[in-house]
Amino acid sequence: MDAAEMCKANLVSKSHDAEVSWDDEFQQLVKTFPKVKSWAGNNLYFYQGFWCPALVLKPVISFQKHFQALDSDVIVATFPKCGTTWLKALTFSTLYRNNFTKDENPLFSFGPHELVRAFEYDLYLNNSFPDLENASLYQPRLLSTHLPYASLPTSIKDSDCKIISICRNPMDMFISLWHFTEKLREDKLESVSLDEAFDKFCNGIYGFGPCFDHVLGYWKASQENPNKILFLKYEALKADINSHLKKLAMFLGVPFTEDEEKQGAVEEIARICSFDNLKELEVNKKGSHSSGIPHTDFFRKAKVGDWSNYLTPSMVERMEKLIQEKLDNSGFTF
Ligand code: PAP
Repeated sequence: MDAAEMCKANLVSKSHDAEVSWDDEFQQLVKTFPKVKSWAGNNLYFYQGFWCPALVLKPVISFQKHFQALDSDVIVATFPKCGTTWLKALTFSTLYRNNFTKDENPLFSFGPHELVRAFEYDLYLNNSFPDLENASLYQPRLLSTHLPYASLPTSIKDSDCKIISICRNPMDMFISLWHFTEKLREDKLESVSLDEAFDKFCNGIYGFGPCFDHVLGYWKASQENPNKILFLKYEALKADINSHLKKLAMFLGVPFTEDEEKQGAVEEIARICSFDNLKELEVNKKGSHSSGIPHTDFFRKAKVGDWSNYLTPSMVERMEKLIQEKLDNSGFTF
């Protein structure tokens, strides 16, 4: 087994190990939650209206119980496979740009997921009281989560901290998730067909699903409080990254100066954070995330509309109906 295969095997066994390590009190609590197997082979627990991966159930609850947000905190809150890696790189490079020269951006040496650590997958994974003072390379703290808005710790919602969220066409999100989980599957597990996975996806059964509640939660919150929550769309960033970077900088309270704009600072950040650049960096070609996932698995194609290469017309029809039904009267469109 090579190193990458060991990482993959680790992921499913880590999930199992997490469940085995739960104490009696936690086991009793968890017994009350509906449980299913995801198409990747790990257990999901239905908690507060979403399917929480077993690996992070306890960390999620610790995060909710203990985290105290600071007004200065910045939180990247995304649904998986909607552009988390990209948004982490963009936010890091924009927020902290005065801490390093453009040739010394820490993204050249560390993966976006190492620089913007996740509450449930990194900080609270093995520790109910992690060292949050040193959780971020620079100040203000920049951290991340996949939790839905409704499940965020109260202090995040009540403080003046800032949240940036991103959504993506659910069909591309599904295809991205499908490829990602296929890579993580242990060889000994039987492969799940695209049809079967799609059916589970339509029923909201995947980590942090259903995606519609997640997206609508952050979108509605951003409508109510636009100074606190910036809501972005993957496709819109793809279409015009420069104007979105300016918007992001403005939202973070660090707008690009005229001088910076003249010197091409916006274009430079866009270039450094681009898929083509990040994917080719040595740091992203080797090593793995603390959850056991190889860095390289976070970079695939980054195309808008890749779903058309995989979904049949009847799948598309089913998804379109579902989108219509879920977004009905919300005012939101993908
Ligand atoms: P995560 O939520 O599990 O961290 P996330 O980064 O949201 O994953 O999703 C990975 C997707 O973003 C991949 O899409 P694909 O499967 O359709 O290719 C990945 O290729 C894409 N991605 C990663 N980095 C970038 C980037 N810099 N720019 C645009 N897309 C990116």
